[in-house]
Amino acid sequence: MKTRAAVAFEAGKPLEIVELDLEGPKAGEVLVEVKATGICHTDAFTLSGEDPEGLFPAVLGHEGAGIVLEVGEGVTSVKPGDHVIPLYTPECRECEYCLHPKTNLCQKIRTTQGKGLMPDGTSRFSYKGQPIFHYMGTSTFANHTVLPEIALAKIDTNAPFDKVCYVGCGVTTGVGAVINTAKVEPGSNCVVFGLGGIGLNVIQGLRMVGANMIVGVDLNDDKEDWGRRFGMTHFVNPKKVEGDLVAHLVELTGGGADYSFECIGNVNVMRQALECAHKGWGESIIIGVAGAGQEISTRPFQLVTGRSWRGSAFGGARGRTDVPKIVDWYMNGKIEIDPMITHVLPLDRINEAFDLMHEGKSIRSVVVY
Ligand code: NAD
Ligand code: AHE
Ligand code: ZN
Ligand code: ZN
Repeated sequence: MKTRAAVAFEAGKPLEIVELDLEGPKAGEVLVEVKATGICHTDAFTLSGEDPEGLFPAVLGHEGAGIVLEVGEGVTSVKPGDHVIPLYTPECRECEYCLHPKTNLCQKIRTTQGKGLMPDGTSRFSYKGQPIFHYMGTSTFANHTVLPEIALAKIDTNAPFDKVCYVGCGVTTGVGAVINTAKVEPGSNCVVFGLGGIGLNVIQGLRMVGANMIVGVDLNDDKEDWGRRFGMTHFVNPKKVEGDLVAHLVELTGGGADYSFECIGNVNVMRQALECAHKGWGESIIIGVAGAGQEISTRPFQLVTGRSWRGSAFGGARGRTDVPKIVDWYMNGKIEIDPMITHVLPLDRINEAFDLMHEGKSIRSVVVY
């Protein structure tokens, strides 16, 4: 079949809207009509050429929601008409990782996914006879996409696509990092670095679990109102701090953060996030994704004296199990999504969504098909 897609033909260049050829689902695969997709900073990161796994030409996009159109042989967990969210972290429920209680990083298809291919080692997308790579196993910047069955969460059919697509990455990543990765206790003092599409969801996760102080740190003063809107109690703009930012945060939190979260992808900020964690027990969670060649550093003494450095992918969520529950939380009013979706655009204006993100003018832009 044919489908319209925004294709990343080259790193650093705008996406191009073209009509692609899409092969139907093979055994264990599912054809999905994507109804809406968010644009996450990770899409911009890969498009920039900084992602060591970045491949071109590719159909990017990993924050979608849509409807199952057709299933391949042997597919049993979804059927045509089901509403689904594509999962860049699948959940096969049988690999060594799925069976381990301490991780959500299903590895069943990770190797081919990282090569921009379906599990059989081929692509379903092509343009003028040449294959186009998949991205993160999801490729939601196409109106239709093919995914393995294990990479689909079945959700409430009443949930609006243009809102719950955000659960496909940002909401789950932020809220999940609080609940699943850090397991933040009520009354904790927390610091969140970067109040974008991820950081604000960390903040609403912290509000939900009953954190005490929720300190937001961002270079952009416009983010103060955004943070407070979702439960932030204190705002710090590093540009306005006299002296050392870490010392300021340690003093503000009365000795350091019980939990800190880096939601930017800046290795220098990752160090600040670790070092503002409380001596003896503070934990710092890295969420931000840093480019090829970037490394983190600190004095080992920071860890010797009881701080822990951790990371979180997709909020530690097991997608097929947890994503439908998070959609239900949204439907029941337990978490907010609507105000964070600041811009809604048609596919042919998708490049504007990247501009808005880089200019700090959007929280989340969503493309509706
Ligand atoms: P975003 O662009 O919406 O937000 C980034 C925020 O950081 C902005 O508000 C910006 O003003 C602020 N910022 C930039 N530099 C700063 C600095 N030095 N100090 C303080 N604030 C600063 O991005 P996003 O969509 O929220 O994504 C954030 C990061 O999380 C990206 O690196 C993205 O790739 C990553 N991410 C990781 C996962 C995961 O599973 N680990 C999932 C989604 C996104
Ligand atoms: N390809 C990059 C790593 C990118 C990365 O860390 N991705 C996160 C999700 S970001 C979503 O917005 C993730 O899930 N990581 C686990 C995994 O297996 O990729 C690189 O540096 O190579
Ligand atoms: Zn993302
Ligand atoms: Zn698995």
